[in-house]
Amino acid sequence: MNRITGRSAFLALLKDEGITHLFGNPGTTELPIMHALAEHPDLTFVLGLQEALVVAMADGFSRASGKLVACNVHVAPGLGNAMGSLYNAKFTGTPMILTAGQQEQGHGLTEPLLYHPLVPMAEPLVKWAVEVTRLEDLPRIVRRAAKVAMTPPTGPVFISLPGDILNAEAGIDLGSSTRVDTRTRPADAVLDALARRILAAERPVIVAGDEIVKSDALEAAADFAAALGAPAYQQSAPYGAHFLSEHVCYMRALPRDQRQVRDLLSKFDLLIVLGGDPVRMSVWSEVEPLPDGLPVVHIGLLDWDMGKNFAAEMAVRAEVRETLLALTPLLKKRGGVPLAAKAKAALAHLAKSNWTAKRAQLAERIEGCGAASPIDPDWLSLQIAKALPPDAVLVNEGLTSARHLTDLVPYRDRYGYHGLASGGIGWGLPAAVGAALAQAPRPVVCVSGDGSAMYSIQALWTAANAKLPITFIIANNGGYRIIKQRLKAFHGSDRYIGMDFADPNIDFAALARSLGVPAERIVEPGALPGALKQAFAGAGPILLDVVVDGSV
Ligand SMILES: Cc1ncc(C[n+]2csc(CCOP(=O)(O)OP(=O)(O)O)c2C)c(N)n1
Ligand SMILES: [Mg+2]
Repeated sequence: MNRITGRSAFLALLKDEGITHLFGNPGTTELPIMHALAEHPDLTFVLGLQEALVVAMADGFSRASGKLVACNVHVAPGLGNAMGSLYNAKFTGTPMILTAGQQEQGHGLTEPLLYHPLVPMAEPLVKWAVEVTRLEDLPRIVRRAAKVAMTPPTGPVFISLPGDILNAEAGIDLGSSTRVDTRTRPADAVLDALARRILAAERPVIVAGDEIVKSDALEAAADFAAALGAPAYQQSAPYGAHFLSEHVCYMRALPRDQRQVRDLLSKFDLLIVLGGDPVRMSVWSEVEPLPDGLPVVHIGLLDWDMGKNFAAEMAVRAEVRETLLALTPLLKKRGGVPLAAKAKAALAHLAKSNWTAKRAQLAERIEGCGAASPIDPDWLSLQIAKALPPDAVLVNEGLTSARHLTDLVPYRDRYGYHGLASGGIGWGLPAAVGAALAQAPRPVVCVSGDGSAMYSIQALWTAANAKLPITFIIANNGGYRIIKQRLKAFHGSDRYIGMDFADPNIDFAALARSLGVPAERIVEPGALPGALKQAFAGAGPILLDVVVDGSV
């Protein structure tokens, strides 16, 4: 058997598991890996200038490709820096192998600088956390980590890599990869029961969740909705392209306001959840988002979400796409002519108030705000929607300024849209870097709030270094507008202490240039359409610092 070092075996194992990019930020404990990279030129190292960015870049790569990703951070402080991004990755079930170098076994016991046990740090946010204690175990651990990360519920895993393991050499068998095929459909009897239950409803409503993206079910979900003539709403955490926006059945994302959701859903007599948590909320309310007694049918692989907060009359653990491919023909067969006629009438009705109809009304209303100065943020969204290249991947952490962005830009493909999911900001800029690497040569447009951008502005350097086709658009309102809005709404106070950063003003264009990204500040509305057009036509990264209205 060929002898191999732990460090080289580790990289060889990652590559064999499908990894093409290693996102990282190195320190002394990662030197073995950095050393071995020279022997693996087919693995691209992507340098992030802080660990929170490293993990967010990897997260963006996976979200824009569905692939397993790998990232490496620097011992305890680096893992600590990465925790917010790891939380985001956990939230979206991103299949990720996160590793960190660790002090040599035994040396750690003497408590050197940078040392802290890593497994207990990572453990709360990952599916599996482990430290390698023998070189012979490395293949088994990496293989298992990849399998665990990729098996639904997908999610991050963590491996601690002590220096002595990485630098040891042995004759070890690298083994081979395992993937669990979860393209399951329900048993015939369950499909039959599903069809009967759904056909018994007079007014069913669909809530489309993230498993539609994960299982590649956009077309299948659209066909299912059309067969029923049922409106489809996106789950209340609308962070992906969870339904085809321009499909006649698509309405919009459910709001994250308990009372509004309750009112909206009270018109229906059956809630059909397609993979996801339909009504994940943000702030507390005394109102429950689901109307009392609304029956729920939930289909998906993530049984944790089923009946999690509201009982499901039917909870079926099966893949969304496979289930719908079997269920829709069954519904059509059982429903026959009456169902087809009912669906036809319902679709005609939906067309009057669906996403497409609302988009036209909204665009017309926002068009009228074009003269406003400072630039109206809704108008900024409209201009982006108008100028966006059709194949662009949109990454959205625009918060209040982007409130209408996905009411104006349609979801057209499963990897074309990625929004902030968990609420942990600072994800957008680095995620755009990862998305651009994953989807090359598709152009990426990243819309970010100014506050959010300042959590991870160093991502611009990586975009410049890798010459990525990203247009960063900073909605610059000089503060944390959403926090101000909430202080006013929930506390009745307009004393916004600690929510402005207009003094001194942050010069995003200068900041971008200093990190190697050409940039322009846009103040006048008249300059915006041309600047967007030019930016979207360009090849490299560019940043537009757009001064927008931040009034509360
Ligand atoms: C990691 C993290 N820190 C702090 C917050 C709290 N927070 C939520 S939104 C926000 C302000 C965002 O400001 P900006 O990106 O400028 O968007 P705006 O509200 O101005 O539209 C803050 C500080 C958070 N959600 N996540
Ligand atoms: Mg702001």
